[in-house]
Amino acid sequence: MKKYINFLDLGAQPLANNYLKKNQLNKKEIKYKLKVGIDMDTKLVSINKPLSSKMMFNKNYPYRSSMSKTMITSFKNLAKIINKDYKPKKILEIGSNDGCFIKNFPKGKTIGIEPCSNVEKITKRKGFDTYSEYWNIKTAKKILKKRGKVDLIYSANTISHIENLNDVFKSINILLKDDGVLILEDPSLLECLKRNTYDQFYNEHIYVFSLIGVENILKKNNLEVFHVQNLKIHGGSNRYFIKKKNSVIKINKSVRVNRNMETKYGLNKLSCYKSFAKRVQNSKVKLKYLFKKIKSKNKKIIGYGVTAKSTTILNYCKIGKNYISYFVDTTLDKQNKYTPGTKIPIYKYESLSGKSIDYAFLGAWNFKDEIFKKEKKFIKQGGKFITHTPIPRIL
Ligand code: JHZ
Repeated sequence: MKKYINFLDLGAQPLANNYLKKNQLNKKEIKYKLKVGIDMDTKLVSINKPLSSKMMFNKNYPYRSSMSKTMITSFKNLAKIINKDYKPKKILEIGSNDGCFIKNFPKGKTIGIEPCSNVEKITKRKGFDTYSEYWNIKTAKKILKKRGKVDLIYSANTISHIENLNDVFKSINILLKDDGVLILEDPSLLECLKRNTYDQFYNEHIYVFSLIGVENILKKNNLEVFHVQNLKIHGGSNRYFIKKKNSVIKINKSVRVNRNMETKYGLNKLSCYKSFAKRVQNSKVKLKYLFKKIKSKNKKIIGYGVTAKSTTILNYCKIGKNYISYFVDTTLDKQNKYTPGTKIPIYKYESLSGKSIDYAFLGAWNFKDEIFKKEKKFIKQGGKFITHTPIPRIL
């Protein structure tokens, strides 16, 4: 019998990426109870009541992978590794967003699957073969008919957004050649717990994966991990290299090392998650205290990079316009809108230096290095950043 146990309650949360237009401000926003739990059989950690994909991923999707140099560079470097190590003739990407990854390959070699048609169009316009479809068996069969089997499937920050993982891997098995390679990249549960980045949980992120959980689900689908890379991206992600069980690719020792690391930390035990939940509750109290203290000195705080993750933080900690005057963000589709739930205005990004801003809350804390480089002047002028990870503090 399936044994799912809740360990963290993140309160009532709006759709994480549903930035509000001015004329929506007075309308009642629907909120969903966001709780996080673990399936004690598979050790998969997930939110308890996933919403339908159509509600979250549709023609109004605002997120663009190409908005950060870090992502562009990471995808470019991975493309080099793929070409060198696997020399694929045909590559499929699940969740191709604005083409940030597949644009590193010749057009005829790639296939992009992206359900959010507004974003999918961007890649299509550049001449890439893309399909505005959800990833499932029907889509896999459609691609098989049109393009045949593929040598390599890549998916970053997408599989964790799909509820039915067995369906995901069955669909992958339909399209992947027997000696093909599947590469998945998603935030690491171990890093999330270590850094107290509870904001990795929001309605789009149905799962935050551990290697242990991934291996359990792959086992049922005749697939296995043969290499794990720990990445800095998105505050600590894992890149899983996966093969079909009967493929001859050797298993790298990184798999054992990562499995041991996760077991040692306690990712297979409920007690580990219960203490994480306690740290999250403390983090909320401390962050709120920090904001209150700064505001009591009449300082101006803005938000830097409005993220799906920051929706969780702001709504969980009840931080609104009384603390953060506005957010700045480089994404066109987020600008001149308002943050979900907390209704803080979002403006076009302009350099912070020379403005009467004392503090900037790092919504995009995962791009801290990139942002700090960009805001050297602001920092030099005495400007400070606020973060919640690993503990609420001023940087
Ligand atoms: P970022 C999204 O999450 C949604 P979010 C999704 N569910 C997911 O899994 C991840 O992406 C991968 C802005 N920014 O990447 C751009 C600046 O303004 O942390 C973005 O709006 N200036 C698919 O929303 C935001 O910050 C900058 O200098 O949590 C970052 O969003 C930089 C570097 C970024 O993803």
